[in-house]
Amino acid sequence: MSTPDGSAEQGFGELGRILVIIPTYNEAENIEPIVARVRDAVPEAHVLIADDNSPDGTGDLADKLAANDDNVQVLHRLGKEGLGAAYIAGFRWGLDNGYGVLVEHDADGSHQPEQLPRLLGALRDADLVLGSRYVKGGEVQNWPKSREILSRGGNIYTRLALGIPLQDATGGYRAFRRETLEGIGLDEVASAGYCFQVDLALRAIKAGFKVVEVPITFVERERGQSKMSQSIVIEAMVRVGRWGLAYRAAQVRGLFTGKTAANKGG
Ligand SMILES: Nc1nc2c(ncn2[C@@H]2O[C@H](COP(=O)(O)OP(=O)(O)OP(=O)(O)O)[C@@H](O)[C@H]2O)c(=O)[nH]1
Ligand SMILES: [Mg+2]
Repeated sequence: MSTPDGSAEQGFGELGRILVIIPTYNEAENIEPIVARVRDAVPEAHVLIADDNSPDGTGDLADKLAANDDNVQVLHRLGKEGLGAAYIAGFRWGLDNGYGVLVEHDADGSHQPEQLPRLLGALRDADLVLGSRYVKGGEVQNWPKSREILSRGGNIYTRLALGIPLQDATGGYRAFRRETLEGIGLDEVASAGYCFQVDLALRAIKAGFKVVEVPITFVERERGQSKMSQSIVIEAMVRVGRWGLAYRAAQVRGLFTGKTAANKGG
């Protein structure tokens, strides 16, 4: 019998092989515990660490983990290119290697591996599952008020600008079916920071995939340094604003042609 989060039902075999992609930049203090927790939480899942040549030696630690566990692999990249680029490289690697599910998972302890069964359980009946801080049951721990206002405000702005029904479009704990990634045009995804997440969710919705949100507990990182920057926030606001204008323009055109923006097929 399955529990509401799907965790008691051992095995997600029907979804295909699972790859948890963990992008890292200077996460030496975090990488070992997070990989151990992922492997414990869902033993059948494989892990791909996508490291951007971290100066603190995260890549070497990752190699050691991979040497001791056949289900852990490392993708060494040449230098820091941003979270989005690391994920795209990880997705490509996973698709090329035949995985059926590709998961986004931060290294810094903000995402709880113990909640991964909940995401995977929901993926049985969806094409993309978003771990959500802002649906019922979701929460954020240890954030300063200013950070929460930025995140909540960013999500309200995104919802209004794009007209999409998501409570948490900027979060980064997600599970994709491979068909979803194959169907959204990964080659055209250019965004680096938060709007990378918005970009993927918007593409999935526009392409007609079923996107659902499940509650997660997001915990502020305890160790290591944040890579969030002002330029990432500004990039997100400008891009989402631009997508929103395009979306609204399509709606207005639809008034004259009888097609709605969402009804792209005509
Ligand atoms: N490979 C790679 N990983 C990155 C890069 N930037 C961030 N990451 C990783 O992406 C994950 C999320 O980055 P964070 O620095 O936690 O960014 P955030 O979650 O938006 O911000 P905070 O939680 O406030 O620190 C972490 O595992 C980082 O190590 C990058 O340029 N390349
Ligand atoms: Mg973080």
